[in-house]
Amino acid sequence: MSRRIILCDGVDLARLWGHIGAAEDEVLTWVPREDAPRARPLGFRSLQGGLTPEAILKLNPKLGDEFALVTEDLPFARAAISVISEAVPEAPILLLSDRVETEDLPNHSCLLRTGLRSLIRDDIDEEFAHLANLERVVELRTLFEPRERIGILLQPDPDPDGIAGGYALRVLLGRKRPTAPLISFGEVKRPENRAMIEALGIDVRTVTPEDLDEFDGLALIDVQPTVFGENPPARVRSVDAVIDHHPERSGYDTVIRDIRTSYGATSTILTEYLRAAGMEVKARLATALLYGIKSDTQLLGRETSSDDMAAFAFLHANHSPALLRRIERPALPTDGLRALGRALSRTAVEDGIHLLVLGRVGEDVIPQVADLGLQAEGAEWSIAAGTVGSDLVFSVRNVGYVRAAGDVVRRVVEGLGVGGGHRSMAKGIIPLKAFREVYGSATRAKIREALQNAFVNAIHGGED
Ligand SMILES: [Mn+2]
Repeated sequence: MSRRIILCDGVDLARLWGHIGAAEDEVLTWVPREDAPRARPLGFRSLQGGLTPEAILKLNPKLGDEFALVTEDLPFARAAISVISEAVPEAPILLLSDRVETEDLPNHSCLLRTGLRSLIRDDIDEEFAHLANLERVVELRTLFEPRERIGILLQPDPDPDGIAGGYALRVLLGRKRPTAPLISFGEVKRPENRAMIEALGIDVRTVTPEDLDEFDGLALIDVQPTVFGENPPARVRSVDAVIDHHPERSGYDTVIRDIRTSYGATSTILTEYLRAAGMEVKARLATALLYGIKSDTQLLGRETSSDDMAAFAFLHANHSPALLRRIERPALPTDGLRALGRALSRTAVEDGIHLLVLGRVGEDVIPQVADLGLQAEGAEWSIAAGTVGSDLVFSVRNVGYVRAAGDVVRRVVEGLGVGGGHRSMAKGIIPLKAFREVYGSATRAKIREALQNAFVNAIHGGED
């Protein structure tokens, strides 16, 4: 069995090690310092004859044994590494020190440095952060406990982060839908967000400012009152709780305010509440929060903090992959698949652009086809276009290291319609009437030709 040979520099560090509690397979040794030569720490043997290769060999080190050096003294660390290397070439060494830096040490093929007291300090700070979250949970529960009906207000056209955060708050407060509904001044519109509430069975009620009178408690999640216009309804200017990660605004009152602008998602704050409260996070809730973080940070890309990463890792262990797949890959209707089949029969990747023209389809189909189209060999850009009502709607995806999709779409629709988006995904809408006025007709062949040219120009043309 392999052992850990712990080598402590002086009596204080040896005692510190002893207080933390040595593991069973650890051989505890120490090198006395001149200032306290006789104080033998309990459970430790002193390195006989001092720091020499012979003293190390007396410990009978075997292949597979690991060494730990516990010291804050550079000369000691250097000497110890040399002596161990001489006695047992290439022995793995862990250096525990807050003061000794790796670059000052002799070369060694298997050396790792980490903190000493700072390791414990970091753990303590983390526990205090959990405690701060627990305090917040206690405040929230105390405040809302006596209220009969709590409105959990999200932004208009709620997004996954807001929906998941609101749902988590309801669970945290031990409420059900009738006494703590998720509410919004606008309905959930985007197809991917609808897919989320349908897959998770979460209900978001659309309300008017007057409807708020039925609630004797109001919590705002992922939003602040001033978002509801320059002169927000009186009822939302004085609320009970605001939990958000957007830049802090003024002009309203709230009893509890938890705004963490360094976080990528409000779902991260709620995840920390649930963890601090020691609550079991079931698969449905974990999946909602995971998707909330994922969509607000664009899969832990921009504006992601280490707190978001930690929450994501925690939720990932508890989420349901099947449920997440249903949110991210909503069911394709049969007529959508047929339209895709016809479009694929004429598929081609030209100038790195893969354009699929679908004809008349349900709007949800278009972004899904755009996702799929990016898998074509040689495609840096994927565009799926279809006719929805009296509009030509198209979704755009790219591989990420090319021009920003949002900028490209804005150029394509300039003077014709509306569009925009992010680095790697975007959407554009051109009324068919406007399209016909410019291109003469809106046949599938015409749409294909016009979009292909417009995208080539927008992608490869000059900078603005
Ligand atoms: Mn958010």
